[in-house]
Amino acid sequence: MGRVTDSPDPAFDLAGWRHVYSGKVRDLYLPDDARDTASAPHLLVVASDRVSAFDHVLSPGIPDKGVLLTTLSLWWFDQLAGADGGRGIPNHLAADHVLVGDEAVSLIPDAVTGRAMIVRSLDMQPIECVVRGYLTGSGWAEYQADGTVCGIRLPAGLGNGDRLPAPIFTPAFKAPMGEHDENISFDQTVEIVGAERAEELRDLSLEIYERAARAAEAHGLILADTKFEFGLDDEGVMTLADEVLTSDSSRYWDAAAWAVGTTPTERMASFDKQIVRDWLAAEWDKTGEPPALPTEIVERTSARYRELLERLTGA
Ligand code: PZK
Repeated sequence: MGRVTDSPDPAFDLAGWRHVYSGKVRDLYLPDDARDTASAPHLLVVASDRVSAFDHVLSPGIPDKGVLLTTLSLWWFDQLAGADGGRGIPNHLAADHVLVGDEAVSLIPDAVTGRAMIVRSLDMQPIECVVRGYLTGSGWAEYQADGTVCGIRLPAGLGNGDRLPAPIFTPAFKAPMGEHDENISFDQTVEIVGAERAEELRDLSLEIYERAARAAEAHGLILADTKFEFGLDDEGVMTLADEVLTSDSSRYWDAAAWAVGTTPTERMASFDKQIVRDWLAAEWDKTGEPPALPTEIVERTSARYRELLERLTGA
């Protein structure tokens, strides 16, 4: 077993793996002998400590962020795989160790222990499957302008942070690298992936959201919204991929603060990078390079990520 280390350089030399792509906060590696993502049987997804806001990667990173978010993803994959009255949700995790005699030997390089997952290579669907149980963010912006979210008409008179009458599926089209994802209607989703796949993505997304929101509620947390990605495995099974239900892909709020809060800020006490966003919005005019995050902001964010993990998992 390796030790957890600081965020590695994306080009970090991981024996047996070749770095192929870096997103804002994660890095993707292929087995040395694989030609491309599609033909590789497995991929290595490494979560760094990088944090992004307003389309910029900020410095410094958030200590342990990659480990905390990977731990949370693995915990959720496990919760969702167990049948909860219904069927388990298939996910992309692959075996990350082999047995040598009676000893389990990790296939994950020591340098990225705790922050990496070995996943099956899927045929990814080009849709970000967003589910919202509460109104905020880009949903709140569209609602204020049009009274709709992704074309879905909502009751009049809702405020920022309000609970929706029922959770809604609000897909986005995955833009090519570097471009912004675009909110789309369900009909547009049908045009992109076909009716059967679109319905499958919607029904799976709503089912996972509802199960996760119920589990979060039992720990005093509101799962305001979240984003899933799916892909087809080699048997054509729609499979949950990416990271799941982390602070980077979801908004979690403290249920007690939401219940008594009278302003949006009080109600939406966040377990995500909202602390970073709020500081940056106050300190930066969004031109040029963003300023370095002060130690206090970095530490508050790190503590909040850790608190989310502890409250959910009891770890
Ligand atoms: C896949 N990404 C996102 C971006 C990263 C990861 N199971 C899978 N099969 C095929 N492709 C992907 C996955 C997953 N998960 C995920 N891109 C491709 C991404 C940047 C860095 F590490």
